[in-house]
Amino acid sequence: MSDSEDEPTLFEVKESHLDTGLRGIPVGTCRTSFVDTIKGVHYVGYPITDLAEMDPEDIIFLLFEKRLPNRHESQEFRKDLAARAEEMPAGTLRVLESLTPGSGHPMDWLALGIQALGIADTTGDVREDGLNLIARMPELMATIFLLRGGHGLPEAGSEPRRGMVENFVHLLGKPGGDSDKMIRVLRTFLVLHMDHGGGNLSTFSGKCVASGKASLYASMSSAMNALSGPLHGRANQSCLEFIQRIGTSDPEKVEKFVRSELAAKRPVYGFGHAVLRAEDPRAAAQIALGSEICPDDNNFKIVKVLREVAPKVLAENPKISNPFANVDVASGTLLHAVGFHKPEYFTTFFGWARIAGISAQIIDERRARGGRGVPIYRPKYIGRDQPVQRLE
Ligand code: CMX
Repeated sequence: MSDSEDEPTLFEVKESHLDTGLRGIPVGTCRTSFVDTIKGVHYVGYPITDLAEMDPEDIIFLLFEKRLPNRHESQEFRKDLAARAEEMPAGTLRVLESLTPGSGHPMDWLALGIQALGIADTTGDVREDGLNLIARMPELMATIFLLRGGHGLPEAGSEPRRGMVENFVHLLGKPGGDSDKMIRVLRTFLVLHMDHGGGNLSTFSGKCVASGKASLYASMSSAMNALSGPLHGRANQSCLEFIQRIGTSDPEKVEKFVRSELAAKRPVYGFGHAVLRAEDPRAAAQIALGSEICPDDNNFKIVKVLREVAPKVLAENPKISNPFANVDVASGTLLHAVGFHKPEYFTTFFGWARIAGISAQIIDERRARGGRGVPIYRPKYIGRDQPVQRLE
């Protein structure tokens, strides 16, 4: 009997698994997080709802070190991130100044900004590069918001010692809205979105590119492009637009709207999932936060009705594996309620958060096989409908 015959069979690939976007096919291991189909994502074993109110910096430490920091480690880690942020390569973000305000999608600016940071300062050590990028994200994000909005470079000097989210809000200047609530919502948003197992499209894309020994910045820029798709990260933008189109929290009218969207073959945004088979606990966490900070917001009232009505309608279609609310059902509504009124920017917050999880996973993959790293990704595609031909 050969060694491979001793190994447990995790999965038997059948014809029906082909051309399904690798749905459910095991391809590797992940040390940062796993997704339970019912209980949702766990970071290094901790259920996400237990972490939702914690400092984003502590969760980054958790994903990198696979344990929560003690108080001293937490302070030192924040100091380290602040020092890295202060060493922002001079002039890097001027690349973004050459773009026309309002042009393209903010996710295009984010991917480009990350690539520009990499051109200025790639060390080649993925851990160093990951931490540098994480530390410099608040300034990159604020620069994108201000330049793309036609407001020029940030006028306020960067103050990374405030904390990542706090510095971002400070750099925006006077964004309009309650900055304490803005900070509260963004901190939770970042924590909830940092990681989601290894197989989601953006993480998988980032790791694929990194497996060819591309730089952390090039890998992350690719991951951001993957995240920008409307069925993936951009769904949080679409979800708020969807809720705004509903425009009423009358349950009967909401149900009618959901039915008409399905009849028109359009997605009911904020519902369904490729892996989860219950309501995403991250949706519940954000709805709980909304009940605290914006209970009277019109969009939020619609979200609460939609959360009850949509699953009943979606469940009528047996093809839909999960009729329940996903993470995007309320995230855009909360961002809007605290003053971020342009939905096209929402996916950049998702990208900002995901940089932590994807970096941590790339580092883990580079350390695999005694430091040789996971081999270059190379799944197999089976040739079809292309018999061998000869030129006449
Ligand atoms: N509205 C309308 N149709 C839906 C649906 C929804 N909310 N959820 C699933 N379906 C449809 C699918 O499009 C698919 O149709 P086809 O067979 O015609 O392709 C069918 O039901 C079966 O889909 P599934 O196996 O249940 O789910 P998938 O893994 O194919 O798709 C997802 C998952 C998220 C893309 C899908 O549920 C969807 O489009 N939801 C709306 C968009 C959205 O909210 N995206 C955010 C995802 C959040 C996250 O990834 O965390």
